[in-house]
Amino acid sequence: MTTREVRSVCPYCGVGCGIVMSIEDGKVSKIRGDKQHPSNFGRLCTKGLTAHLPLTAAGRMEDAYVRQQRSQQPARSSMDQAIAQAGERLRGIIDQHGADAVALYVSGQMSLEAQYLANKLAKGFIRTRHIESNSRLCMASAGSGYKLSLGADGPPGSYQDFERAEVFLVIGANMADCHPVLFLRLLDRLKAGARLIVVDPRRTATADKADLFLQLRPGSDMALLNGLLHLLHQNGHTDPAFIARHTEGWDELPAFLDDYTPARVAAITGLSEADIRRAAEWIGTAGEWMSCWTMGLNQSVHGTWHSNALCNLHLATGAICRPGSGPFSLTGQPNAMGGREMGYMGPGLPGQRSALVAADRAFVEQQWHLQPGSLRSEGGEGTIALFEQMKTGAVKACWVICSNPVASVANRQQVIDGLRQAELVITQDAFLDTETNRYADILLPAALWAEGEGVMINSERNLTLMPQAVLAPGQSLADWQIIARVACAMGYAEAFDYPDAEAVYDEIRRFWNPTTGYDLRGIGYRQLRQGPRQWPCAPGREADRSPLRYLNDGSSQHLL
Ligand SMILES: Nc1nc2c(c(=O)[nH]1)N[C@H]1C(S)=C(S)[C@@H](COP(=O)(O)OP(=O)(O)OC[C@H]3O[C@@H](n4cnc5c(=O)[nH]c(N)nc54)[C@H](O)[C@@H]3O)O[C@H]1N2
Ligand SMILES: Nc1nc2c(c(=O)[nH]1)N[C@H]1C(S)=C(S)[C@@H](COP(=O)(O)OP(=O)(O)OC[C@H]3O[C@@H](n4cnc5c(=O)[nH]c(N)nc54)[C@H](O)[C@@H]3O)O[C@H]1N2
Ligand code: SF4
Ligand SMILES: [Mo]
Repeated sequence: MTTREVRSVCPYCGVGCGIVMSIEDGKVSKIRGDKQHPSNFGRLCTKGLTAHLPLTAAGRMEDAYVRQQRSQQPARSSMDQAIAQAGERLRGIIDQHGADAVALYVSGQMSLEAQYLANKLAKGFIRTRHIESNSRLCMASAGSGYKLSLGADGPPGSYQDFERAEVFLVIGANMADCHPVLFLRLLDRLKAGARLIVVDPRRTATADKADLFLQLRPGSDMALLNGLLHLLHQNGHTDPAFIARHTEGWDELPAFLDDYTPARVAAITGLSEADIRRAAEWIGTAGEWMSCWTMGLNQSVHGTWHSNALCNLHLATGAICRPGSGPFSLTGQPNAMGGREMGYMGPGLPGQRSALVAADRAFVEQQWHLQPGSLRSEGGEGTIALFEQMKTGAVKACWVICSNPVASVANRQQVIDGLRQAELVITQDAFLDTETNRYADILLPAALWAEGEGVMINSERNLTLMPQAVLAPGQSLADWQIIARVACAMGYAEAFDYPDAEAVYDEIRRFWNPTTGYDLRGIGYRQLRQGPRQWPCAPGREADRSPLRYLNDGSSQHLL
């Protein structure tokens, strides 16, 4: 029996570890870490090592299913018929009720190509306000926080910073369990003498490794972060030259921070004053320091402000855009970074653009060959509001792709009520028996990660090609293909007729954004077949890494 090896990326978290699959007999028989991949240098956690098991697990959806009436059970159907039905019924609802009656709910687990096509279809062709993604539950606060603090989404630094930091502030993240391979990298650095501060209401496996564990009251992080800034300022540990050159609004801060004395912060957070002072001292005297955060800060009614307060600590100390320093948001999902770049939440448009900005709309209209003024200058109100609007009957059709909202969106009953109330629910999943599929009128079988081609972008802006390694079961197709085919069935064939994923990707490369520095122009499938590449990457750039985002020579980002 011959064994073939295919390099790819683990699809289970935003660390984005490189993997090498052994293919025997048309099946993935084994997975090992890719020693050359800059995310993991050969390491994998259990999820990566076993990522091939779901490919052949029982319960895959191999055929499409359609029901004509709610009282019936969906019946097995050919993929061609199901796609035709999906297109026809979506079109019917749009004709009768208008574009805003249709919603797409998509995923940070899909490939970049699928994310791009979903948004192109929703905003460019259907012209509904309603496209949302599960990243709203996960990364939206970090993305908005970056935009408000730094002007654009995406981390300023890279995983390489882990090898240079002297102090780590891990806040609202359980890296030991949820980003294990990156945590090993952090532990290596601790062995070399760096110090770890962990902020979490629970004593986690991550907290167990901390030099200083701040077990604060849930939801009191704002007070702690402002309290740390208060002390950094008071101790003379800020960087006035950096503040003067690169920030706005500092003059107002010290008076605001007066409210956050150690005594008051201790009272709010339940921490001891001594521990708060120690954390501020370590951060203030570190040559390089980085912070890592995830859901403990993001999943909050003031998650965006958390991200801002954390960025403020870096801006005030000038510890940003320097090897070993920076606010580093760890992405949960394997391609949430890609989805954010494609604009699949709220008013987003591809290439870190926004439908709220006239110049951005004009650029995208040109790329999509639309009449000027075609794109709408508004977005939806988010995931929770989407299901509310389904429940009230304003949104009449929902197409869920690569997500299981009945299980994962807050207020489950409202999600169920919304799906029941909708006239048409389309689900696109790799497995048949999910909580959400039970409410679907049309079920479309999706290929899993190793069964289709596409690009994934990890926490540090690194792109890895995920090639097709094995055949998809039954009639299932890659997500990007299903989206493109439904779009064609809706009458948009001129804009959705792609021969392969590479053609979709090449269109995405045209969305270079010289305002934010988002730049994939130098990264094609040709380069990605050699190995992963990190953006920003201007045409002709040889280096595969671009570890510091905002230090630029004017080639990816216009100089101010
Ligand atoms: N094994 C495994 N790994 C995963 C995933 C998975 O499903 N399984 N999912 C991936 C995804 S999508 C994501 S988003 C990430 C999630 O990764 P993490 O965000 O690291 O994990 P969580 O357990 O959601 O939350 C992190 C920590 O926040 C703490 N926390 C809760 N409230 C507060 C608070 O008010 N303040 C502070 N400071 N901390 C608080 C919790 O106690 C918890 O330890 O994991 C990714 N990795
Ligand atoms: N109670 C609670 N709720 C939470 C969270 C929590 O910690 N607690 N965490 C939140 C967070 S951070 C996140 S990211 C969300 C995640 O929530 P979901 O978006 O629901 O993510 P998954 O549970 O990973 O479900 C993904 C679905 O996609 C299917 N699937 C897998 N691969 C593919 C594929 O390639 N194509 C297609 N079409 N389908 C595929 C799977 O079968 C599954 O049904 O949950 C959020 N909700
Ligand atoms: S750390 Fe994340 S990307 Fe790496 S092997 Fe584990 S689940 Fe996969
Ligand atoms: Mo997540």
